[in-house]
Amino acid sequence: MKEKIESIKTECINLINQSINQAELDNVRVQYLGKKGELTVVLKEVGLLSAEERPLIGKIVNEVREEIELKIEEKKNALEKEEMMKQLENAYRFDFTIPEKENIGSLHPITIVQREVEEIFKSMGFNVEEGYEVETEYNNFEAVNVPSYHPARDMQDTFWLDNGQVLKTQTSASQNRILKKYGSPLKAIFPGRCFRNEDLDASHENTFFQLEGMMVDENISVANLIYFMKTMLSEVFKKDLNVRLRPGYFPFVEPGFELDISCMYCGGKGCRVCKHSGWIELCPCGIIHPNVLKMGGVDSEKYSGFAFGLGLSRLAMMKYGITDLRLLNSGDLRVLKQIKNN
Ligand code: FA5
Repeated sequence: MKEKIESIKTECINLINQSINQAELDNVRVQYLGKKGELTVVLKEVGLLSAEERPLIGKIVNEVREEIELKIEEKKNALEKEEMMKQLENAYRFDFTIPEKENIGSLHPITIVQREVEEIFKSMGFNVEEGYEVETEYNNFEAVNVPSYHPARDMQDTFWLDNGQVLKTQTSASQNRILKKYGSPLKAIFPGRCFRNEDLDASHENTFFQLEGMMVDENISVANLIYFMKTMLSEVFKKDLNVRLRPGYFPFVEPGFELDISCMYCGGKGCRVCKHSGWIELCPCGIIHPNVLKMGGVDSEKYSGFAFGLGLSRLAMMKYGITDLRLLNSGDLRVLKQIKNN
């Protein structure tokens, strides 16, 4: 019996050593220590031995079993380590000792200005909302008082999609949704990317950002509008600006205005950026047309409001002294680098 146990042990340890993976090792365990395993069968046979032999042989079987279990555990750990080393060999090598690269990136100037303007309006109690980039014709035009026959549609050369929707030409496209969401009183701003099939020049892009704002309550007047516009601009530029308000036509406001700021490049003398006028058109605004309030479900007899559509890309351009708006969409990293160093 002793020889049999010894030979099982030797055979089993050889097989353990030869196992090249976990599956093979498991098979060895089952073959020797499983319910019908060779050593388990021997242990059952111990019961048939004489009373003197039984404890002696039983002890030997249990010792061999423990030894085999230990060998299996050791082999298992060795196989795991081997597998891990293989994975590390194949894995991407990351050298933690290489010094940090200088090029760590930065926020885009438009994002910086957008967040700044958002903070200013938030501090004055406005909610920040998000609009869609693909809009329905209704939201982009009809809900802001521009029905299909209206000549004002020609003012914005629109990208139409095959399904009749549009790439939002103006952030005003969200007005109706926001009026319906909040009703009155309401104070909200909603920045967003706009698209127009424009002739491109230093201050016109086909893809640009606006930041729209609306305030609706009882007795809102042009005085409120001017106050909020002035506060925002003086916060953004951290200085008093030359601003002018002139009549402007937008079907969704009455009266409507164009708020221009004095061109920062030529100091108002006239240059290619301001198209030699000395002024940059920055923020059209006005008192919300009663039709727009009605379409948004707001009682236009009781409530009034103002709306504005700030040209965010142009604001970023002015703030950072970028002479051509197209640089902002160019992907040229030198633009971002300058901003970071400012
Ligand atoms: C509008 O888009 C109106 N929805 C704004 C408005 C809102 C008026 C609420 C009244 C009440 P306008 O087309 O002028 O208006 O554009 C607004 C601003 O967006 C412009 O003053 C300008 O700063 C900016 N903008 C317009 N077109 C471009 C463009 N192609 N590239 C860069 N900025 C532009």
